[in-house]
Amino acid sequence: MSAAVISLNRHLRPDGPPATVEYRLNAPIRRCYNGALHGLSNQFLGGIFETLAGLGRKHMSSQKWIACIGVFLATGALLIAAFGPVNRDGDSGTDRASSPTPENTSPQPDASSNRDDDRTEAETLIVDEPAPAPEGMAWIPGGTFEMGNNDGPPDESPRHSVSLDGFWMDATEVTNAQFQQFVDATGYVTIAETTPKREDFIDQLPDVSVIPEENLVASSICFNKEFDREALRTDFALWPYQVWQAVKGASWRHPEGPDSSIEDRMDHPVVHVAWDDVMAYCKWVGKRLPTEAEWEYAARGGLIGKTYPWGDERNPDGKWLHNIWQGEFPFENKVLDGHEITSPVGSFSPNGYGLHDMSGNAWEWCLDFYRPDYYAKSPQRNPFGPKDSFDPQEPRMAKRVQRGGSFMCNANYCIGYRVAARMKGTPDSGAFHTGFRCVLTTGMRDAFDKAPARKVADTETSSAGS
Ligand SMILES: [Ca+2]
Ligand SMILES: [Ca+2]
Repeated sequence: MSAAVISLNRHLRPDGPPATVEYRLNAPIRRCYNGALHGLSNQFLGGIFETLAGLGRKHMSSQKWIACIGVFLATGALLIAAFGPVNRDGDSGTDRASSPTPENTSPQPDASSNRDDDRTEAETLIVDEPAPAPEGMAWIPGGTFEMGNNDGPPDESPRHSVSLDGFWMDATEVTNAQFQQFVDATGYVTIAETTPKREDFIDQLPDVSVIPEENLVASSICFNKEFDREALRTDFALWPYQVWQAVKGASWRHPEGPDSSIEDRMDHPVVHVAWDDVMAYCKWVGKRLPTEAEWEYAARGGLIGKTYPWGDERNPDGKWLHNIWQGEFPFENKVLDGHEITSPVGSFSPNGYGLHDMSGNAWEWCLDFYRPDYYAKSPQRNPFGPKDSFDPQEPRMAKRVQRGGSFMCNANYCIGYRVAARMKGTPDSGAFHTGFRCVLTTGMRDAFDKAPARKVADTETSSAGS
């Protein structure tokens, strides 16, 4: 883990308030609005200091300038993490030279250890369901589909043919109730609940001694609904960073901070879970994260070449079929879909495979490393993701894929709720709108039956029967 928290100015405004807010510097970094991240990434290692120096010298003291650099980097990470791949200027840097995968993450799980039924090209695809689906899962029949989208952001292309063996997938995002069972059984503590150490940030800051001790606290990313509307500046590319903040004490148990609770949200998707956290859950429950190909294939629900899990029209007959943001972000969420934050899983109709919330509600982690150029190299059969990560927008950080958009996705800024839309985040970063769901392949079924979670279930069953 190498989460970074640093206390810096809340705003980029030269006359902004004093340092009060903590940001995880390595929260998921995403391609963002009009290539904002592209610009950020280009500057990240090279020109950013120069750029900010110009801004800073005009308006502020050296101390404030240093703080401003930090907040620029940090908030850039956060905001881009929250908004989908809307790279309207069409340059993702896909062709840029690669760099070695940073070492701040686990290696890509081996396909053979995660897909016991890894099958050769010569074998027939598994189409028919070989056994009854485990509770809460839906069978996704194997088949061939066109993955990606040639008309969207560059990392969604080229559209390419992918064949997958059938698998089971959780019909909903993993809920707070399910994650609670895992935590109760194992005592697992999520990254958001863990106090970061100064040395966690060595890869990200030239001098970790600048991090105030009081800011090395457990925290996670939330939307700041109380952002200063009068002071909000929208005349620079990264303006939305002003409405995000890391909140001390925010975690899956307290989605909006210490004063919030999941007591009445046990059927909502668990959020504030990092990739490393959800991998631990998967191991316990005997499943795994979907590959990006499995996720997109499942999200399409058997439809061909459609934008959403139900078709091409976002609001057929004026209805909202997913939990996203309506209205102009960040000023007004009209909540026309009935949900301002997460919604109970399954609140909206399932797609053709019986899967709910494959668009909206919470972002969902996938197994794969992120590379914008992977689609040009992907194997045709059961692709398991690239062997390493490269995000030209933040080359020093390994990223894992996220899919599906969230309740924060909106038409004026984020279109992450499309089935082809790609997102990515560092494996140690959670947020209040990021969750996951699991899959199970036919080859994993024996291991699933012996997984630790089954022992808990057996104990509960025998207790109930005695
Ligand atoms: Ca909503
Ligand atoms: Ca979702």
